[in-house]
Amino acid sequence: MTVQASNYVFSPATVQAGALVRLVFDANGLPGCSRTVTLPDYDITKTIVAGDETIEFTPSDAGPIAVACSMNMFTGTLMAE
Ligand SMILES: [Cu+2]
Repeated sequence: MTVQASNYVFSPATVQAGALVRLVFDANGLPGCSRTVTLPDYDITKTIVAGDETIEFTPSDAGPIAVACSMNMFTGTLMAE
């Protein structure tokens, strides 16, 4: 996961519904409030810090998964299929 302009960019951007997903961040590459990452559909909010830079969750359904900072300034989408 990297931040480009005000977007979270995932590579790969497609994940498998029903399988554990681990998002790996780089705390040094997260400007300002983009460090606090939310997945509203999954009730996840996590502030990424050095040494604790992953978020794990299991997508329940196929479809887009919204990712945003806590103030919705940085946004991104993962696609589950
Ligand atoms: Cu923000």
